[in-house]
Amino acid sequence: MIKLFYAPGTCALAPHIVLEWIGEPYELEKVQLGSPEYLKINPLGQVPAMIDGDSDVMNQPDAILKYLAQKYPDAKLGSNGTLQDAYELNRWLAFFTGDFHPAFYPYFRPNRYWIEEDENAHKTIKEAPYKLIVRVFAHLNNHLEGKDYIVGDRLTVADPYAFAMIRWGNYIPNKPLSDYANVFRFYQQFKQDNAVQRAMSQQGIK
Ligand SMILES: N[C@@H](CCC(=O)N[C@@H](CS)C(=O)NCC(=O)O)C(=O)O
Repeated sequence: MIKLFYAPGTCALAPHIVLEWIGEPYELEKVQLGSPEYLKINPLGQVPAMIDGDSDVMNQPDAILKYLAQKYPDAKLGSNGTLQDAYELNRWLAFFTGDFHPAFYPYFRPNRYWIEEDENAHKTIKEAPYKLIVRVFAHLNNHLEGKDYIVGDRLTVADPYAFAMIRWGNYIPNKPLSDYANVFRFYQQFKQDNAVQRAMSQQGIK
Protein backbone atom coordinates (compact mmCIF):
# COMPACT_ATOMS: atom_id res chain seq x y z
CA MET A 1 0.00 0.00 0.00
CA ILE A 2 1.09 3.59 -0.61
CA LYS A 3 1.89 5.76 2.39
CA LEU A 4 2.10 9.52 2.01
CA PHE A 5 3.91 11.73 4.52
CA TYR A 6 2.55 15.24 4.63
CA ALA A 7 2.35 18.46 6.58
CA PRO A 8 -0.90 20.45 6.30
CA GLY A 9 -1.14 23.02 3.50
CA THR A 10 2.21 22.18 1.92
CA CYS A 11 2.87 21.00 -1.63
CA ALA A 12 2.13 17.49 -0.30
CA LEU A 13 -1.50 18.47 -0.86
CA ALA A 14 -0.94 17.73 -4.58
CA PRO A 15 -0.17 13.98 -4.30
CA HIS A 16 -2.78 13.74 -1.54
CA ILE A 17 -5.47 14.97 -3.97
CA VAL A 18 -4.17 12.60 -6.65
CA LEU A 19 -4.43 9.65 -4.24
CA GLU A 20 -8.01 10.65 -3.50
CA TRP A 21 -8.77 10.74 -7.23
CA ILE A 22 -7.15 7.35 -7.80
CA GLY A 23 -9.38 5.86 -5.13
CA GLU A 24 -7.12 2.97 -4.04
CA PRO A 25 -6.56 2.55 -0.29
CA TYR A 26 -3.55 4.49 1.01
CA GLU A 27 -2.14 5.60 4.34
CA LEU A 28 -1.54 9.14 5.40
CA GLU A 29 0.95 10.25 8.02
CA LYS A 30 1.19 13.79 9.29
CA VAL A 31 4.78 14.77 10.12
CA GLN A 32 6.63 17.62 11.74
CA LEU A 33 8.88 19.15 9.07
CA GLY A 34 12.55 18.68 9.94
CA SER A 35 11.83 16.85 13.20
CA PRO A 36 14.40 14.23 14.30
CA GLU A 37 11.81 11.46 13.79
CA TYR A 38 10.96 12.64 10.28
CA LEU A 39 14.62 13.16 9.31
CA LYS A 40 15.03 9.43 9.78
CA ILE A 41 12.40 8.91 7.07
CA ASN A 42 13.42 11.73 4.71
CA PRO A 43 16.90 13.11 5.39
CA LEU A 44 15.87 16.40 3.73
CA GLY A 45 13.11 16.81 6.32
CA GLN A 46 10.74 17.97 3.56
CA VAL A 47 7.36 16.80 2.37
CA PRO A 48 5.92 15.13 0.43
CA ALA A 49 7.57 11.77 0.94
CA MET A 50 6.01 8.51 -0.10
CA ILE A 51 6.57 4.80 0.30
CA ASP A 52 4.94 2.30 -2.05
CA GLY A 53 4.91 -1.18 -0.49
CA ASP A 54 8.52 -2.09 0.16
CA SER A 55 9.98 0.74 -1.94
CA ASP A 56 12.62 3.15 -0.72
CA VAL A 57 11.36 6.49 0.50
CA MET A 58 10.47 8.66 -2.48
CA ASN A 59 10.51 12.44 -2.44
CA GLN A 60 10.35 15.47 -4.76
CA PRO A 61 6.73 16.33 -5.52
CA ASP A 62 6.92 16.36 -9.31
CA ALA A 63 8.62 12.93 -9.37
CA ILE A 64 5.99 11.57 -6.98
CA LEU A 65 3.17 13.02 -9.11
CA LYS A 66 4.56 11.46 -12.28
CA TYR A 67 5.04 8.15 -10.47
CA LEU A 68 1.38 8.11 -9.44
CA ALA A 69 0.21 9.06 -12.93
CA GLN A 70 2.28 6.26 -14.45
CA LYS A 71 1.38 3.67 -11.84
CA TYR A 72 -2.34 4.30 -12.32
CA PRO A 73 -2.80 4.92 -16.07
CA ASP A 74 -6.56 4.35 -15.81
CA ALA A 75 -6.86 7.57 -13.81
CA LYS A 76 -5.57 9.37 -16.97
CA LEU A 77 -3.69 12.00 -15.01
CA GLY A 78 -0.42 11.81 -16.93
CA SER A 79 0.64 12.64 -20.45
CA ASN A 80 -1.70 11.54 -23.23
CA GLY A 81 1.25 9.93 -24.99
CA THR A 82 2.13 12.54 -27.60
CA LEU A 83 5.57 14.09 -27.47
CA GLN A 84 4.13 17.60 -27.33
CA ASP A 85 1.77 16.74 -24.47
CA ALA A 86 4.56 15.07 -22.47
CA TYR A 87 6.63 18.20 -22.98
CA GLU A 88 3.76 20.43 -21.80
CA LEU A 89 3.23 18.36 -18.67
CA ASN A 90 6.96 18.32 -17.87
CA ARG A 91 7.22 22.03 -18.59
CA TRP A 92 4.47 22.93 -16.12
CA LEU A 93 5.65 20.55 -13.42
CA ALA A 94 9.11 22.10 -13.83
CA PHE A 95 7.61 25.59 -13.59
CA PHE A 96 5.89 24.78 -10.29
CA THR A 97 8.94 23.03 -8.86
CA GLY A 98 11.58 25.39 -10.21
CA ASP A 99 9.90 28.81 -10.31
CA PHE A 100 6.65 28.97 -8.42
CA HIS A 101 7.60 27.03 -5.29
CA PRO A 102 11.02 28.69 -4.78
CA ALA A 103 9.43 32.14 -5.14
CA PHE A 104 7.80 31.46 -1.77
CA TYR A 105 10.86 30.09 0.05
CA PRO A 106 12.05 33.40 1.56
CA TYR A 107 8.47 34.34 2.38
CA PHE A 108 7.77 31.15 4.37
CA ARG A 109 11.29 30.64 5.76
CA PRO A 110 12.92 34.10 5.95
CA ASN A 111 15.25 33.03 8.76
CA ARG A 112 17.14 30.84 6.29
CA TYR A 113 18.18 33.92 4.36
CA TRP A 114 19.56 36.24 7.02
CA ILE A 115 22.85 36.14 8.82
CA GLU A 116 22.30 39.00 11.27
CA GLU A 117 19.59 39.70 13.79
CA ASP A 118 18.47 42.93 12.16
CA GLU A 119 14.76 43.67 12.08
CA ASN A 120 14.97 45.72 8.90
CA ALA A 121 16.88 43.02 7.07
CA HIS A 122 14.29 40.45 8.15
CA LYS A 123 11.46 42.61 6.79
CA THR A 124 13.32 43.10 3.50
CA ILE A 125 13.91 39.38 3.08
CA LYS A 126 10.28 38.56 3.77
CA GLU A 127 9.03 41.17 1.29
CA ALA A 128 11.65 40.83 -1.45
CA PRO A 129 10.09 37.64 -2.87
CA TYR A 130 6.87 39.53 -3.65
CA LYS A 131 8.40 40.54 -7.00
CA LEU A 132 9.02 36.93 -7.93
CA ILE A 133 5.65 35.84 -6.58
CA VAL A 134 3.93 38.45 -8.76
CA ARG A 135 5.92 37.23 -11.78
CA VAL A 136 4.92 33.58 -11.38
CA PHE A 137 1.27 34.42 -10.68
CA ALA A 138 1.14 36.72 -13.72
CA HIS A 139 2.69 34.03 -15.92
CA LEU A 140 0.18 31.44 -14.73
CA ASN A 141 -2.65 33.92 -15.11
CA ASN A 142 -1.72 34.52 -18.77
CA HIS A 143 -1.49 30.80 -19.39
CA LEU A 144 -4.95 30.17 -17.93
CA GLU A 145 -6.68 32.71 -20.16
CA GLY A 146 -9.63 30.78 -21.65
CA LYS A 147 -8.39 27.53 -20.09
CA ASP A 148 -9.72 25.37 -17.27
CA TYR A 149 -6.68 23.09 -16.94
CA ILE A 150 -2.94 23.53 -16.81
CA VAL A 151 -2.21 21.04 -19.61
CA GLY A 152 -4.54 20.58 -22.58
CA ASP A 153 -8.24 20.30 -21.88
CA ARG A 154 -8.19 17.65 -19.17
CA LEU A 155 -7.10 17.10 -15.59
CA THR A 156 -3.51 16.07 -15.05
CA VAL A 157 -1.25 15.87 -12.01
CA ALA A 158 -0.16 19.43 -12.82
CA ASP A 159 -3.57 20.80 -11.68
CA PRO A 160 -3.41 19.80 -8.00
CA TYR A 161 0.23 20.91 -7.93
CA ALA A 162 -0.88 24.32 -9.21
CA PHE A 163 -3.78 24.41 -6.76
CA ALA A 164 -1.62 23.66 -3.70
CA MET A 165 0.67 26.57 -4.52
CA ILE A 166 -1.95 29.04 -5.72
CA ARG A 167 -3.51 28.58 -2.28
CA TRP A 168 -0.39 30.11 -0.73
CA GLY A 169 -1.23 33.32 -2.58
CA ASN A 170 -3.93 33.88 0.04
CA TYR A 171 -1.19 34.69 2.54
CA ILE A 172 0.31 37.58 0.57
CA PRO A 173 -0.79 40.90 2.10
CA ASN A 174 -2.47 43.54 -0.10
CA LYS A 175 -2.52 41.26 -3.16
CA PRO A 176 -5.72 39.22 -3.18
CA LEU A 177 -5.88 36.17 -5.43
CA SER A 178 -8.79 37.82 -7.24
CA ASP A 179 -6.26 40.26 -8.77
CA TYR A 180 -5.36 37.33 -11.05
CA ALA A 181 -8.76 36.67 -12.61
CA ASN A 182 -7.90 33.43 -14.43
CA VAL A 183 -5.93 31.98 -11.54
CA PHE A 184 -8.77 32.89 -9.20
CA ARG A 185 -11.35 31.21 -11.46
CA PHE A 186 -9.17 28.05 -11.68
CA TYR A 187 -8.73 28.03 -7.89
CA GLN A 188 -12.43 28.47 -7.13
CA GLN A 189 -13.47 25.78 -9.63
CA PHE A 190 -10.88 23.30 -8.44
CA LYS A 191 -11.91 23.78 -4.84
CA GLN A 192 -15.40 22.46 -5.68
CA ASP A 193 -14.01 19.01 -6.51
CA ASN A 194 -15.08 16.38 -3.94
CA ALA A 195 -11.66 14.74 -3.76
CA VAL A 196 -10.01 18.11 -3.24
CA GLN A 197 -12.42 18.87 -0.42
CA ARG A 198 -11.78 15.48 1.19
CA ALA A 199 -8.01 15.96 1.07
CA MET A 200 -8.27 19.48 2.48
CA SER A 201 -10.56 18.40 5.28
CA GLN A 202 -8.24 15.45 6.14
CA GLN A 203 -5.40 17.98 6.40
CA GLY A 204 -7.56 20.36 8.46
CA ILE A 205 -7.08 23.26 6.02
CA LYS A 206 -9.42 25.58 4.12
N1 LIG B 1 12.62 19.88 -3.33
C1 LIG B 1 11.75 19.60 -2.23
C2 LIG B 1 10.42 20.15 -2.54
C3 LIG B 1 9.43 19.98 -1.43
C4 LIG B 1 9.39 21.14 -0.45
O1 LIG B 1 10.15 22.10 -0.51
N2 LIG B 1 8.45 21.01 0.47
C5 LIG B 1 8.24 22.04 1.45
C6 LIG B 1 6.77 22.10 1.81
S1 LIG B 1 5.80 22.74 0.49
C7 LIG B 1 8.99 21.68 2.70
O2 LIG B 1 9.02 20.52 3.08
N3 LIG B 1 9.58 22.67 3.37
C8 LIG B 1 10.30 22.48 4.57
C9 LIG B 1 11.75 22.64 4.37
O3 LIG B 1 12.21 23.04 3.28
O4 LIG B 1 12.49 22.38 5.31
C10 LIG B 1 11.77 18.10 -1.89
O5 LIG B 1 12.83 17.63 -1.52
O6 LIG B 1 10.79 17.38 -1.95
